[in-house]
Amino acid sequence: MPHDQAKRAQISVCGLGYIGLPTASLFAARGFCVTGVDVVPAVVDTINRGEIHIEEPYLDVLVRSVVQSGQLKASLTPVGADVFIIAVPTPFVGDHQPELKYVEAATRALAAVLKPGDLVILESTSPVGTTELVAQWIAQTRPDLRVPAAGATLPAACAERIYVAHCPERVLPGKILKELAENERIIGGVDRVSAERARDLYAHVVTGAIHLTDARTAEMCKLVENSSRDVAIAFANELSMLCAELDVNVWELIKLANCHPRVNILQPGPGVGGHCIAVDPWFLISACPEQARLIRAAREVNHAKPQWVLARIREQAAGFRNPVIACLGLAFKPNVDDLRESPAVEIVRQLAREQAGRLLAVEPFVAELPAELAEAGVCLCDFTAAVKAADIVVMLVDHDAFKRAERAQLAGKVLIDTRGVWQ
Ligand code: SAJ
Repeated sequence: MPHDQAKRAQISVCGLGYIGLPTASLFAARGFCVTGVDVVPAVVDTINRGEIHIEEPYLDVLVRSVVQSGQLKASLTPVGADVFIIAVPTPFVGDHQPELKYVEAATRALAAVLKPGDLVILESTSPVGTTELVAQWIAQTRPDLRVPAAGATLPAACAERIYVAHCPERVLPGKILKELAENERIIGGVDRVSAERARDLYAHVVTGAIHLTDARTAEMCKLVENSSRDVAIAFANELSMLCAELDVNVWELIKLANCHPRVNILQPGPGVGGHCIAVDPWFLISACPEQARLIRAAREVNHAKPQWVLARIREQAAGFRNPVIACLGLAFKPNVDDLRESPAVEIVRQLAREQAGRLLAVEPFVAELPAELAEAGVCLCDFTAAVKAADIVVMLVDHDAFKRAERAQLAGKVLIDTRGVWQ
């Protein structure tokens, strides 16, 4: 697509969450006309006011600018476009089975406004085979269009055809805008020409290399990236539990082992949080339960880690009649304000449920506690007040602010450090 022609291309982004809104804004900032579609009226209204409903550095400034310039609009219903990007949630349900109903609903909704020559891109992290399903759902909804299918050749020049590809997002929460622009991208087409069309589009906004493959490989690549990190973190978490049994300092151990030129062990923590690493491995495990044994074991180790931390806290709390427990950090990882799927929140919630003591939570990134913690009697405190009052101080999230805190304040306290800040 020539540069000017691409900029006149209309893009519709379905799903205005943590991936869809930054993606829509980035394309809009590069001169494309973008309509963001979301089923939640409050989200649409917020964005149309130039405001945002999620937390991500610099996103507020970008959205305000592209809404004010008219490059980005939000809508409750799909409108015609040349390119459709699907960025809706793909959670799991029940016994870790992937839930594709949001992808299917978005696909069938946009299919109604598709015209020949349009490009449909699935960005949501998805089980292997989902992009082919997207093509099938479009074919069912719009029998008048020629839709590519895996293994079948559909000429690029065919006038009635559309294009379908997968381009998984790979951005790190907290650095989304930078990584959206700079990360390398994997694009898998249901057929080759679909991948090429998607590459030509992303080349306008991505400076990293763009690699083309088929849709199934692209889907699996994303799942494997996050599973690989989950397995690596599980190894570190398992070491922390072994070390507690063997009376070895796990942080020193890992530092020394990492002096080896081919060893790179990650850091243990209170568990693995966020929406991605704790979810995506299940898409592989549920598809191949017999084969994905290591991936499942890693997931189980990481899933169980908060319970191990809770057992350490209970052991120490048993030494006090009315223990005061300061819990440092609630976010799912350091230096972000995102409390979603956070092992730190899980630990504090469970302590409150058990009435383990007086609970003081310190989280410099939030102004108020999640309702469930506040209602359970947890108090939000600043670092100094919490540590001063505490018998037991639990380091749950290694925010930089905690690392800088004066160590003398901790004298005489029982310390439980899940992140290696005080080692
Ligand atoms: N964690 C540890 N020890 C470590 C590293 C991380 O316990 O040594 C924990 C963190 O505290 C956090 C969890 O793992 O609870 C996940 O954090 P993360 O920084 O590893 O990853 P996310 O969930 O923020 O983002 C991941 C990224 N994937 C990879 O690095 C392979 C990102 O690139 C993906 O785009 C994102 O998932 C996604 O959306 O899938």
